[in-house]
Amino acid sequence: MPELSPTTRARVAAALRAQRIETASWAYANSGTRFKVFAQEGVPRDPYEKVADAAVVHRFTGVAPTVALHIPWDRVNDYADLARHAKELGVGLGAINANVFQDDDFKLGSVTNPDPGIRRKAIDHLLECVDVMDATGSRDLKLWFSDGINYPGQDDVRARQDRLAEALRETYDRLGPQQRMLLEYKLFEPAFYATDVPDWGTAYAHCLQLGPKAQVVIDTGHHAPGTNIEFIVAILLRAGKLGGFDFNSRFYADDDLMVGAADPFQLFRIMHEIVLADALGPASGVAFMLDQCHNIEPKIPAVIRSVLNVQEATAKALLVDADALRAAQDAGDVLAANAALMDAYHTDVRPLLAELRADAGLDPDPMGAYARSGYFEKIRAERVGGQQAGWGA
Ligand code: RM4
Ligand code: MN
Repeated sequence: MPELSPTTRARVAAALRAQRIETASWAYANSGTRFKVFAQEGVPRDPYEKVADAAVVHRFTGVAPTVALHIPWDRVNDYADLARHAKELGVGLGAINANVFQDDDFKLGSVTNPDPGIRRKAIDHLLECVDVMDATGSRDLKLWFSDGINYPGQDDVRARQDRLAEALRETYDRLGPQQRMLLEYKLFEPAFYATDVPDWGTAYAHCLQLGPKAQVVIDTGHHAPGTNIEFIVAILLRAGKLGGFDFNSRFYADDDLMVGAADPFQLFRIMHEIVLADALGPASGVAFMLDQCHNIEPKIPAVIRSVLNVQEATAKALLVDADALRAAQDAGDVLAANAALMDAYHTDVRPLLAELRADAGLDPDPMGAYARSGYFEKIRAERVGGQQAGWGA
């Protein structure tokens, strides 16, 4: 890595120190494909154990201080108690993810279902999630709907949008002054012919109508192959409507693989847009979350690796020489402008990140430190009996 000037180093270090990455409770639980869930040893049996695993990721990375919950997967009797447990372990509870996609009643849709009784049930779940947020102190309600239709003519596309708007409005109006609604979109699956929130444009239109507390969330796995995701990032940042990310990697569809594994260059380009807009810090309101499932790899190290991948992409984006880039752009110097990005992308930032960790009192090598910590051996021995958590595909 080329020698950084003291000012550049200080700027990059400050930005990386301020970065926050939220992990997902379901990443620690058993998961799988439509075909098979491969159970792993030491997997949490309840939300308390999931939070404990998230705390371990934070302990070794120093930048993952919150964990998102999914309701009902993480339903507990006393959410304030779960929040206390998290705090004792040095982390907090993050976004609350609603789940209206695993109930027989939702076969034809949840909030867009033609049956008003089923729509009521779906909206009541969203409102229950806001109650949970009140108890946990969470800021964000994250909504992803599996709603859609499989066959032309199956239902009225515009009527479904009206029903969606009504449900979002009722939920939005229930939010407290500090709470937000993050609306996620997904191209297809499980609905195949027409999904009710398939793209950022649809999500944006609903959020715009709802008001400032409604923001779009970009799940990086929810696009068609070849989609320029960083363009969507730029457009939403410009509109003040980027609420956050669900980071993961995809090769084909919603693969939910580790972020930065399939296409680290794409992650760099996304983080470049974030850095350009000065949207890295918590004040920007952009939540950097992981939404991943670790089906065949050990879960906690996979989450640590994912956090490191986001950090590395961020560090590279911070190293882009913004003045040189702007000068090249203004001069119409295509090759120099492109080189300003590529020079930063090709920099090995791992030594810098290791140094910053050491400065912060962390082990410079979080993967190695976790492996040496004995935590896995401990949970493997302790977590026997009971029901392992999972989403039961
Ligand atoms: C969905 C969506 C949501 C996530 C669930 C598990 O595809 O990405 O964000 O909560 O999966
Ligand atoms: Mn997601």
